[in-house]
Amino acid sequence: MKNNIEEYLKKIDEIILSHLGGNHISGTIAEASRYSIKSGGKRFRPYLLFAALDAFSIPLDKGLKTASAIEMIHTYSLIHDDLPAMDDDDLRRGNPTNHKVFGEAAAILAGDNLLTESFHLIVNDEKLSGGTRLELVRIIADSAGQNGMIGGQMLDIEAENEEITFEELETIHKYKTGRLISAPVHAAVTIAEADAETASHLLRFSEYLGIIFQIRDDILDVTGDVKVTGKNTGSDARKDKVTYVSAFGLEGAKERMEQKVSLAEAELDAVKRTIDITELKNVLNKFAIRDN
Ligand code: GRG
Repeated sequence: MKNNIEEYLKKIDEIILSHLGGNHISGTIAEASRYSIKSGGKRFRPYLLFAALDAFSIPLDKGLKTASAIEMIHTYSLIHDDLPAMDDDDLRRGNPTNHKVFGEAAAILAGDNLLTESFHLIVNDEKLSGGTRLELVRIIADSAGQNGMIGGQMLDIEAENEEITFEELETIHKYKTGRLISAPVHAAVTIAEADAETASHLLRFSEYLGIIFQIRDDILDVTGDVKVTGKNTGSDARKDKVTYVSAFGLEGAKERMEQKVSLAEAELDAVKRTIDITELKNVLNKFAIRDN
């Protein structure tokens, strides 16, 4: 590793909290928006962006604002996902959900605020050229919007109480969860100005990672400890959701995860002569549930 990723992950919180703090017209919005950032979370998407930049030996400073913006969008999606109209959850990141603390209206607005303000960070990023900032805004809006996370979330809601095939479920995950996991890698290859071949291998890697992430989430919903995951377990079964575990059993889900890990590894191996994939392999190893 050429960069100290942990050190940069701490800076993500500083950047977001400082952007949301200060003298804004509503103290409540500042407080509610900052609450969910301060609640923690793994910062997986920023970590992924930094690991991908590290592969190209690009200074991580160049990805700080974009990684912060993606984390803000991710946090907004969790606040809205927990609302009574959506998943109606009362625990997230080990703390009461945003609407339990601030009420529904403020939680909706805090989510809207995190989404909207995220783009401020990117357009004002002086470490990047105007053209790169514009391209990053396009990539991230695309990942979060109607052909990305929002589209996937709507498909998910429409599938509730319906019989859906496993292929339909994978499509939902690909958009709802996967697009915001691909976004940091897409952003990093854009900042690094990667050649088309390297970029396409890394993007395919990130798509497999999105699926691995979802299988992991489904497994942890069954085997996880609330003290570790920070959210109530067993919620998929209670809501009668089709998951990798309900479709294939626990062992079957782990096998599927292993298959996707191998495919993701193959994409990294295809580019190992041109970039240093050490950190990206670490990402994979961290997220693959092997024998627990
Ligand atoms: C409501 C606009 C809107 C979108 C919802 C992604 C999503 C879309 C909702 C989250 C639902 C969910 C639990 C999906 C499973 C995978 C996932 C995204 C888990 C949470 O991400 P982590 O594990 O969370 O990175 P932390 O708290 O660590 O940041």
